[in-house]
Order: sequence, then C-alpha cells, then structure tokens
Amino acid sequence: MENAKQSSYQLPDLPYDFSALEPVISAEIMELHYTKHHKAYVTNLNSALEKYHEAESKHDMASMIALQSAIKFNGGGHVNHSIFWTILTSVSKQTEINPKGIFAEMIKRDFGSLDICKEKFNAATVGIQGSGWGWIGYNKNFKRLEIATCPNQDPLSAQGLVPILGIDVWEHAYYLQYKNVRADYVKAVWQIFDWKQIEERFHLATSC
Ligand code: MN3
Repeated sequence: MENAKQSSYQLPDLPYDFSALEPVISAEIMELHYTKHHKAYVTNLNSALEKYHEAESKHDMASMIALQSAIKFNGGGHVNHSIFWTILTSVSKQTEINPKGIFAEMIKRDFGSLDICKEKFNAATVGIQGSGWGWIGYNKNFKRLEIATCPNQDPLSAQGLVPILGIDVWEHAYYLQYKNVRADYVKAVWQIFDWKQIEERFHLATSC
C-alpha cells in the first residue's frame, strides 16, 4: 500500500500563474482546467491503477481488461495536459515569436512553410468531431513531422508519433471564453506557444 502511494501519479506544478496566458486563455479557464480537469485525470488514473494492481494480484483477468479503458482515458488525459502546460507561455515572456533552427527548417521541409503548417494544423484540429487534441508529432521511422488528431484523451504515441506541439480542443479548454468558435481559440493559441520548449521537445524526439 505504501509503495502504491509513493508511485502514484501527481498533478505537476503549473509553470506560471492562472492569469499568465491572458488574453488568449482566461485565468478562469486555466484554473478550472488545471485544478478540476487535469486533477481529475490524475485522481482517476491512480484509482484505476490501484484497482488494476489489486485485480492483477488476484489473477482477475476480467476486471483487469475492464479497467484498461479507464487507464487509457485518464492516463492519456494526464500525459496530454502535462505536455500542454509546458508548451505554452505568457506573451510577455515569449523569447521567440516563431520557431527557429532545425525545427523551423523541418517545418519548411515537411509542410512547405510555417503558414501552410499552421493552416493544415488548424483545419485538422478545428475539424475534430467532439472532444480531442490536434498535434504536430515526430515520426521516428520516416524522420519527419506530421499533423495528427486524436479523439478524447487518446495519446499521440498510440499513433506511433512523438508529441511535439498540441492543442486541447475539448470544450472545457475554451468554451467559457470562445463559446462555440473553436477556430478562433485554435488560431489564438499560436500566439502563446513557447517555442524554446517546443524546440527542446523536438530535439529530444530526434536525438534518441
Ligand atoms: Mn483539457
């Protein structure tokens, strides 16, 4: 029991204040999103894992299989949000307006230009039916960047891509501020990407 508690997943610290991403994302949305939604994924992931370990110790295969969807959903939610918070930054603290270096070169090589990349990413992400995430991921087999979408909280890794940059388009991520206009929210998030962090994710993905 002691070990299970120690190894349980934790809500990571938010690297800025709730109001830091204003006016693109309001403090109210950030507070609810982080303290309610992300926290619930962590709590429910730990609870599902605890039940899973218990079922495993009893060789209760039916319960183990039944718990897998809760582990995927809440584990994916935890992984996705943990990435999302770190790739965003306050406009006032932004050190780069656009990506630089090898990452910028690869965007140009794989999409033609940053503008075309944005256009394709935004169209795919805005077009997600229901809840999900839009991503730019790195395909290690083909050594290229790809745009992909995931339903619900499915992690991008399930599609064989390493997540580099993504946007949460669940309604809880924007509805209080943007109402039904998901396109305006997705377009605005590009103003608060932390390119330094994103380039770091890209370097890690391409170097191992
Ligand atoms: Mn969310």
